[in-house]
Amino acid sequence: MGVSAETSVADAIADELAAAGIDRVFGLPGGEVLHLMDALRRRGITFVLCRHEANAGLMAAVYGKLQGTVGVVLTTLGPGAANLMLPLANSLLDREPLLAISASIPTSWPSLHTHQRLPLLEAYRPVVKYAGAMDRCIARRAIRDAVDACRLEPQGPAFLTLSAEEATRPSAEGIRAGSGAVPAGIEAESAAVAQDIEGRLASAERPLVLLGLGFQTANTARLRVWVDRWNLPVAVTPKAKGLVDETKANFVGVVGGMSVDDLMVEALQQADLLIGLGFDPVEVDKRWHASLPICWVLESPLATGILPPGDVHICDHASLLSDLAARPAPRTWSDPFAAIRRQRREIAEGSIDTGAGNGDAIAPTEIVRRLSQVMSPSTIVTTDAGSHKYLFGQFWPSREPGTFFMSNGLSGMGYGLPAAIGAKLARPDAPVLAALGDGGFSMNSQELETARRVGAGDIIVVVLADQSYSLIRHGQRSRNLPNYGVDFTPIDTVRTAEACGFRAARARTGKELAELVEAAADRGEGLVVEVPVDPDAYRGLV
Ligand SMILES: Cc1ncc(C[n+]2csc(CCOP(=O)(O)OP(=O)(O)O)c2C)c(N)n1
Repeated sequence: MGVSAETSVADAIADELAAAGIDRVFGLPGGEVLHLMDALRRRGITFVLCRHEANAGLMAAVYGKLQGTVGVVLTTLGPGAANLMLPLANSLLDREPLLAISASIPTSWPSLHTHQRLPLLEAYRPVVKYAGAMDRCIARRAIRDAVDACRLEPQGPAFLTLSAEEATRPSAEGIRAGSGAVPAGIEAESAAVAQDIEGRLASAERPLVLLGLGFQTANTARLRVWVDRWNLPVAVTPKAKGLVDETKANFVGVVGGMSVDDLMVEALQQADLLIGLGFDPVEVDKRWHASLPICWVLESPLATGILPPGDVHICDHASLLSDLAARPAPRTWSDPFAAIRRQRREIAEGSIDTGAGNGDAIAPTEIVRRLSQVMSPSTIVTTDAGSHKYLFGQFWPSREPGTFFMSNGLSGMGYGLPAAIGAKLARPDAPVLAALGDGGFSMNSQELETARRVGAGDIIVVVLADQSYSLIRHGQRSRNLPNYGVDFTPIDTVRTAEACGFRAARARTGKELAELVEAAADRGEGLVVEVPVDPDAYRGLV
């Protein structure tokens, strides 16, 4: 390997990113990253200009996940870099592959130069899997190592810095060799695990397969063959939505803090065997996973790098599932969770009164029902944090993997809109629907302008407007505290969206909502729809 004296560090970084399959970098620039941006441009990597670095990071992570690569966000030093905490933390706890690159103060500058100087590496090291400063001796390798760290399960974030001074220096590193493939996961005797699972199922009367964030979508087909052949009941965590077809009879529900969680916990408690395939409690806000008898079947550690204590198998899911599917079912089960499934369905259909009062607003469950009736099953749905996330997380009938995105390990507000933009860029042909609260929407609605400008202007955004941080309002009520500091006055969603160049409307009925959204989806047009919701209508659902 020879040293390429002609190549600048910025060009070397651009080469490495391109070799890792990166074709877009999201961000918001400062003067210190202009050379790197230019190197990316010359290397054919598009810079997606955003309105806030946090949003850029969230977009990038979803884009990278759907592309099967790594999302990359680029920021300036100081304030721009400081805005990265949210997407890095989200990427860690939601297991999304995100490489953040920020500018930094050159090491040659005097220590008295304190303007915009922050201990960035020290600040971010605790929340990333890999952190380091790039220079002419270590930029290529840092990118390779960071990309590998992001992609290795559990996927997550990396953070690298580069000073403007180093960016323009000649690289002192050799040219890359090799493919940079993802390091192989932990191999194990899947046959022995299959044998064990078969034996446990033979004596279980109410088994439940519990799918989580650590289950790889590449194994979906094998999984479906196994659970269908053996007729096994399945529950998923919110970020595992779509691994099984949620409209099918063996689907029990979404566990891990969504709507009707008490009912879901009841199902978990009724089960006499829980098979946690890729199950990661990073999504669970309660503690049942610590006491219920879960047989953990994992391919990698949990989001924070630890293994659960106790009954754990680490094995290759692909060979395990092929093995299981080739065996005959050790016994039959006749719908052990029928009563739970019925109750969940009746709440979704609105035939069980959840005790909510409503006025003129549209019932939350009707919103989900109407939208799911008019949107195609291939629609990618994103949500923000809040009551509406609980609702969509539980009741949106996902059919395919990679079609539902929410922040659930971190549960950060402001995720839904950037995630929708990232998803649209990665899957231009798929309809994309963002379901947001009016609180979350007001955190970054300006990214609607970004969406139009960068080629994601055909997303459909539904804003559930209740003039309240309603999830917190419910928390206040359930603690018998007075209503205080959780409600706000409306910002006109329609005018906000129109100001960003989007077509927008207000739906007064469920039927009107369905008609508006269906027409936009049919024409492949973008739309923002405000839907009135009574914050108290979520009672019984959150
Ligand atoms: C960045 C961030 N700040 C605060 C919270 C706490 N929080 C969780 S849900 C929520 C309310 C969200 O309100 P809105 O977006 O209107 O949705 P709704 O609950 O009304 O459906 C808040 C404040 C959070 N999760 N993330």
